[in-house]
Order: sequence, then structure tokens, then C-alpha cells
Amino acid sequence: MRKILEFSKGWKFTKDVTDGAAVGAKWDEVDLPHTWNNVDGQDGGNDYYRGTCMYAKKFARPEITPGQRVIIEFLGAALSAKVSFNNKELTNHEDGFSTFRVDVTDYLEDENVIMVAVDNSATDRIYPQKADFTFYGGIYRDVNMIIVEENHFEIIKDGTTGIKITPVVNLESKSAEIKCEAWTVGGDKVAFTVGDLTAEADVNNGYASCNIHMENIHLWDGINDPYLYDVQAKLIVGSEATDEVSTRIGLRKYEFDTERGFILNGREYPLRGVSRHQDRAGVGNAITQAMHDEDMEIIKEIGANTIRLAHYQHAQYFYDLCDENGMIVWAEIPFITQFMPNGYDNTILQMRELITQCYHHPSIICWGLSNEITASGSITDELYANHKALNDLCHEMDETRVTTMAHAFMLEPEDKLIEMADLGSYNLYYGWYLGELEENDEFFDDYHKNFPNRIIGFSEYGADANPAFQSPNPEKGDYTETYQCVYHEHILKCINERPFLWATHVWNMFDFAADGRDEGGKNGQNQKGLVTMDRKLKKDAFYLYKANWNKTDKFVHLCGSRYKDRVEAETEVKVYSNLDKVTLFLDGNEVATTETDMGTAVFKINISGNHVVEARGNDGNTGYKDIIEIHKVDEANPAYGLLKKEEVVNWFDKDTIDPNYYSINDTLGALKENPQSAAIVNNLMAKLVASRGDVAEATVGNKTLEKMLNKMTLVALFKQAGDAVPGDMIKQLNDTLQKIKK
Ligand code: GCB
Repeated sequence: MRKILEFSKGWKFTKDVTDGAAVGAKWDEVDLPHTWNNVDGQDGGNDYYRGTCMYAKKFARPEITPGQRVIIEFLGAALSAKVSFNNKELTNHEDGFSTFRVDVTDYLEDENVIMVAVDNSATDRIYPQKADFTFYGGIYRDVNMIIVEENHFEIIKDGTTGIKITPVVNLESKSAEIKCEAWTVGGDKVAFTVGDLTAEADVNNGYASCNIHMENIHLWDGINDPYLYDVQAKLIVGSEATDEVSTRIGLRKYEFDTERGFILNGREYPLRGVSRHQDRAGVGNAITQAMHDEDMEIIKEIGANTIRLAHYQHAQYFYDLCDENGMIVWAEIPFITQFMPNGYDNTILQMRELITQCYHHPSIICWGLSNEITASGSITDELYANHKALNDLCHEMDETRVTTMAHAFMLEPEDKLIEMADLGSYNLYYGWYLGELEENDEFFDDYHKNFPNRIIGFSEYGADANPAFQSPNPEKGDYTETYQCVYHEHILKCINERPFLWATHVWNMFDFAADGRDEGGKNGQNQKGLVTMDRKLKKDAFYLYKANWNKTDKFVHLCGSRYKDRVEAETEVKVYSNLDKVTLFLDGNEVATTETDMGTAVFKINISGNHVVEARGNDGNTGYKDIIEIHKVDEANPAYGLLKKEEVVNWFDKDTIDPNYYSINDTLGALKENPQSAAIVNNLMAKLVASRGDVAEATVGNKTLEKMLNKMTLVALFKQAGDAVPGDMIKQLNDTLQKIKK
């Protein structure tokens, strides 16, 4: 029988590859999981170390009997890993997010050295290369040693489990046909067990297959009842079992309807949830099981029933958690932002491994082919061909699931790319990067009207918020926690009113590292999370969703606990709660009782000094409350945000501008018509884009985006851009433009 042994402890690590092949004295001692970018990948500047680093581990010959094989299993090494064993190169694995295994048996000696050259440097072959997140380097998931008998289930190819269990559910007859397949090295028979049913199949040329019919099935029913069946497969030689693998499956059926959205097990089941990146503050992607568990607990707390696991294959442990907790999952590969003609093989490899390794998770319902792949560069025939190949591959490998794509907002709905996957989905940021909140609603209504036969979803939306930033007049681009609430209240309503959306995912559940970003008072982070990167602080908008999605865990949440010092004499107090009614008290005196609408109750109160604000609500006999303290102050607290911007707004509203000369009131299109003003604008745009990370940089040259931007005035752009352009610079710029005659 196979043995799985811990192999993560006692490694050596060096960044200095000139140390040569020998494990030098200067090497650090590390235990895996490990990344070399947990600090520099999160501190901004887009300057984290991307290169080749070496890991090595010495070990004595394991005790094996003749015929047994020794396999080293890597659960994740990014972005590629070249494994040498006793100085012989055995494999070069170019997928930073999947499991791979190496058979070292034939090269074993009494003392052995396994060396792994892990590389996250830039290339034009391996995805991801351009994207809004840090590409941490390292062996950032566990490593195991597996010892199998001579006769064993296939273990090397694409990190396979060696078996493929495919259930097809019949809801009417409450039965399922379960196709059981296995790939083996040797062996006579495979005995499959699914729940309490068994079946045997002969092995022919390393393949065995049989069907199991199951009556009275217990459905895997999302978060209501995520029932799992245990599956075992035993490889039999003569009358003895020599290998055993196990997995779990869930029996469920799902469909998509152009009007009703997602249907699970025959009933409407609106998919409402969040996206997740796997990294953490200070830890990078080398996260522990406890951290995975905590992420799942937070996602459950918000009441989500779906997770988009962006933008790459996540740990098997997390997909397991999704199965166990009934989450519906969108799984994807990092085919993202910018198409690389030389990356074709890599997309195929990554998809093949994703499907092979994740096939049994009932939580996964779709394979994401790409994300915003048209954001940068032009749309070419090669790009279409790559998508067609990926889509065909998914259907060939998996007849039970659908494919999807997350489109950039500037991809025209008429583009044929949209119909290359079974389902469509858009990432829209109207009300944050560009445009107004209502444009999200308009976009989906137009789309639905113009393409009534298409299934469409909302794969990303969000607004950055630094929880230290607060405002009595929240507006787009200010990075306040307050605006994040305004933004999400609008989108939540937009979603609720459009049941045809097959799934919606907040971008993002957690703040995450994007070392190329520098904005909103934090360097190196994308702050669209509803929870901070250390998972310690739930921003106010978290509770908006919890109030709407979590029906069981009753609560009252007062927004603005971090907005203590308030200049306005009449201030707004907002409560998010999943109770029907809440009552507000100011310094112990009742202010009002209000029914919550979409989980929200808003009060206005007059303040003059230091106050205690309390919200209370009841559910039967149980009372819930929350308390915050606020102070009336004369001067705005500068820690609350980007006051520079308010100064800016003030002067250009007042200043007199000569319309015969160029100014910041002109559109980018008009400014680009004159060579002098064009040079100024281009220079400015380059700087702006650089501060917004790789995705922004990659969008340069996108024709649709350029068309949209050309219609915007510089003033509008500055408002949009938040803190990217300091006030004095805007003034200077306007003075310069005012010297150029139209
Ligand atoms: C997107 C990308 C995602 C980014 C996000 C953002 O559309 O798919 O990777 O992080 O926008 O925050 O700009």
C-alpha cells in the first residue's frame, strides 16, 4: 500500500544561484511552504525579486522493497520548477499553481540531494506575466514523499489522482449513473467503492472502467446540504490490494437559464459571492491550513454561496473546504490581461492540470478560460484560436461542466470571443475606475436585451477602500471606507434587480498584494477587499453583504466606527443588520426606530461634543447591539484621507479659465489634437498609469478604452484618479495648458 510521508521540513534555500550546484554553507535553513517575496512582494514599487532561487534537501535512502517507487510530490512551486536529483535533471514543471510529481527511484543512492531551481522571472511563455497581483516565487505549498508498490495507480501524468469518477444525476428518479475509471501501472483489477456500493473492473493496458448505478441518492445541495460520498479505488493483484486512492464526490445537477440564472438541483439558486486571492499580509502565498480555514470561515460569515477562485489554481485543501461547505466554485487558469503568442502550450498545460487535479470537486461548476485577456494588445486570430483550443480541451476532458470567461469592460459584446465559452461574464468597474454607478445597470440591461439567448454574469466589481479613510461626502476615487459602502449598496441593488445574472462575485473578499500599485494611502496593495490583507479588519461594506446574504447569524453593525472625528454638525449614521428593525440611541436617548431596507438603516443625528451612538435590534427575545463613539470637531482630521484632493476641487471650480487656450476642462481627445498639449497629456498619462500597476500599464493602447478616455475631460480624469496626481501638479499643468492657444 502507498505511504505518504511528510517532506516539507529541513530544506535549504538560497537566492544566490552562483553558489553552484553544491549546497553551500551560506544557504538558509527553511521549512516549506516558503516564498521569497512575502516582504518585497507586498511593499510597493513593483521591484520584488523575480528570478531563480534554489531549494535543496538531503536525505538518506528511504527503506523500500524491490519494485517500490519513490515519488516526490510538490503541491505548488511558482512560477516554474526544475527538479534535479543527485545532479540529474528530472523535470521542468511550468505551472506555478498545480501539483506535480517526480519519480526518483532509479537515481536513489545512500545519500541523496534533491535540488529545485524555482523561477518566477519574466518570460513570454508562462502565465501569468501581466496582472494585478504579485507573482510570488517559491515552493509555497507542501512537499510529500510517496512510496508506492510496483503495481500502482498512475501517479505522474499531470499530477493525476489516477482515477476519474463521473456522476450523472437524474433528479426525477433520484438516481445517478457513476462512471468509474482508473489508470494503472500494472494490476489485475480495480475495486471501486462509492458510498456503500462497490464494483470491480479488469485492468486492460493500464485502464479499468465500470459503472455504478445508485438509487435514492443524497444530493450535494450547495450551502444547504453539501453531502459528500466517499470514493475508494483499490488496485488488486491476484487477491491482494497493492494500492489505494480515495476521493469524494457530490451528486448534483445544475443548469443555466437566460432569465432565471443558475438552477441547482432543479430550483433557482442565485449565485452571490466573492472572489478570493490566496495571499496574506507578511506571509505571501505560503499560507497554512489554519489560514485557509480562516478564509473559509470569513466567506461563510458573509453568507456567500459562491467563490471565484481567482486567478489560478488554488490549493486542493481549499477546494476541499468548498466541497464541504457547499460553495459553488468558478475555477480558472492565469490566462490573463495580455495574450502571449508563445504562451499557447502553457495555457493548455495549466488547463489540463487544473481539470485533471480538480475534476472530483462537486463545488466546481465551471472552468474559466481567461480573464480580461483583451485588456492589453490587440485581438488576434491567435488569441481566438487559443481560446477555441482551451474550450475544446475542457469539453473533451470534462463532459459535465461548462466553460466561462471574465471579460474586460472594453470588450465589445459583439466580439466573437464572447461566444467561444459556454457562459459569459463581465468585470465592470463603473463607479470606480471609469463612469458612473448607474452604468453597471445600463450595461447589463442593454446586454440582456441585445443578446437574450446568452447567459451573462458579473464576475468582478469593487472599489478600493483604506479603512483609515473616512468622509462625510464620499465620492468615487477617494478610497474611503464610506464610499466603498455607497458603491456596494448600489451594486447590490443592481444585482438583486437582475435575476438573469448567473453569478456575481465581489472583487475581492480580501485585500491582496499587487506590488505595482501605489494608491489609497497604501503601497503595494489592491484594497478592494471587504476584509484587510491580514484578515483582522472587516470593512463596513462587509456587513452590508452579511446583512443581505447571511440569514442565520443575526447582528447589528454600526458603520463609521473608524470615523470618530466629524466636522459636520448633522452627521449620518448607518446601520447594517439582518434584523427587520433597528433602533438608534444617542447618548442613551432613543433617536428613532427604522425598518431596514436591503439590510440598511440610515439615521441623521446632530452632534456637538463627544457622543456614544448605539444601535439595537431584536430577534424574538434575543437582543443585538453595536456601539460607536464619535466627536464633533472643528477641523477635519487629516488622517481620514486625501484632503489634497478637496483643495484641488476647490480651486478649479473657482479659477477663471480662458476658453481660447487649452485647460484641464478640455477632453483628452481635444488635448491630443495639438502636438504641444498632446505631449503634456501623454506624459501625464504615463505617470498615472505607472502608479496603478501592471494591469493599468497593460491597458495602454487598448482602442476601446482610449475612445472612452478621449471623451473625458482632464478634470473628470483627476477626480477619477484620486490621489495619483497631487493638487499642486494639477494647478501647474493647467497653467501650462493655458499658454497653448487653441
Ligand atoms: C480586474 C482584474 C483583477 C484586478 C481588478 C482591479 O479586472 O481581473 O485582477 O485586480 O480588475 O482591482 O483592478
